[in-house]
Amino acid sequence: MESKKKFFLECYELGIIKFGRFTLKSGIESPFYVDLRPLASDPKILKRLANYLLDMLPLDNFDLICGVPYAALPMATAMSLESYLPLIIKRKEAKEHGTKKLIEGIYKKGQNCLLVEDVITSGKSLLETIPEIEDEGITVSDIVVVLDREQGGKELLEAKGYRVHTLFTISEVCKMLQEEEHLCDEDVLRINDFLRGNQITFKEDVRLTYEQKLEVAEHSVAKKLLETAIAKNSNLIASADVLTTQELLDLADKIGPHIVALKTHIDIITDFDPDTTILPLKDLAVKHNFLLMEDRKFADIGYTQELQFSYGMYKISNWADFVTSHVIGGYESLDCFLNVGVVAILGMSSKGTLTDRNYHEQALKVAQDHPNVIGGVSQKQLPENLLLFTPGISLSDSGDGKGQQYHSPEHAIKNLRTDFIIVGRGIYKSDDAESAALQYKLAGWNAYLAETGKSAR
Ligand code: BMP
Repeated sequence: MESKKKFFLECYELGIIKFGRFTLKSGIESPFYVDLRPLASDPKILKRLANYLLDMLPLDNFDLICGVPYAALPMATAMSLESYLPLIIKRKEAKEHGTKKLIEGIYKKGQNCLLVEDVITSGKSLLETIPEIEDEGITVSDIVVVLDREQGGKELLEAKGYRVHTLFTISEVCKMLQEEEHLCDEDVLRINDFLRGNQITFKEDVRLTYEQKLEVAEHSVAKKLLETAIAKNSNLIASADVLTTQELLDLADKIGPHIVALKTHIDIITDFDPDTTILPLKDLAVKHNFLLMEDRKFADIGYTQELQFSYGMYKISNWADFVTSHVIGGYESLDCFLNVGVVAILGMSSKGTLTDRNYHEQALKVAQDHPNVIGGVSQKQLPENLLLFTPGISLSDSGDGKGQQYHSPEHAIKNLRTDFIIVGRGIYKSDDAESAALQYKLAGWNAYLAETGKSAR
């Protein structure tokens, strides 16, 4: 395959980047100007561009593709033709007559749409476009961008939980042009100066450390989790989605030293028995100092949840330190979880989830108000008073072919400001679960240290 550099230089020949002094729409003077529209006038280049962009993506996760008008429209069309992903068209303004639709084409609620953008600067235009698509019941999880001007837009969108894939960055482009003597050292310095001075400043508030969170935490389980994180230098929760007691206990013993909590789906254990499953599990939790998180995802009226929590064969209230619960039953449905922490399901990691922006906002209100809630499961940044738990984490995969969508530990910690990463198959399916757990622990903890300005120990 041709090199990316060779491809870029051919694109450059079409006049897509100009250097000099340009006044941007915002009034700022920029030493370079990017306009990718000429790419659409060269069909061979457009087709190759489409394939470069498609190669970066987990295509299984998308049902639709849409370009942000206008420059990305031909790009999205070319990608649709190359991948057979159905195209939808987003209007700039709604039609004044007829259907008044903003989105044209054939789509269904719940479908996941890949968004294509030519250039990302502040990310503001994408932030305006995405809700217009989401308001139609379509989800947007990934955005693919041809050129990142590196002024903070990518980070802004990633903080909102979108995966942003970029083909080129402006620094990479400058380096290639400098090597080919299209740019002199002085030009590059001027561009770097400009980029340093023109970052959008959305991220000025710094991430709190676990120690700072501990100072303000009110719930005893939140405190215990934070203390454990500090004591073990770990923000890793392992999901033990195994089917037998033996596998569960073996796994817990092996990875126990590296985790803050072990997340169970206790109802998938085929040979469950309170004496042989739960008692030894509790001993291991004490031995290795981790908490037990039962991922029951309650979703009923308060009365029924109370029964499900304390009765039946699993008697979750007897052993779990904290549980997950939907908040679909409303505020009072969470009252029954006395003496445990509740992690509210605000947003799910799977493709086509119904936990869209509106749901997330409403669910968050309930979670923030309820004293039993210590945090939320979400793929988006949460307010500081809630701990954020993020599943859908993998160092190697982007999906599982069954709708799961993965982020890297770094992405979750840096961009979503996750407090605890949740890893399942990445650990228990690995040949060596212990070293996999250590690898995830280090990835999560080092990303946290980097974000809080602490150095790795
Ligand atoms: P894995 O890393 O193997 O994909 O496992 C993820 C775990 O997190 C599973 O136990 C799943 O039930 C849970 N989970 C998730 O994947 N997405 C969510 O939005 C909420 C979850 O609890």
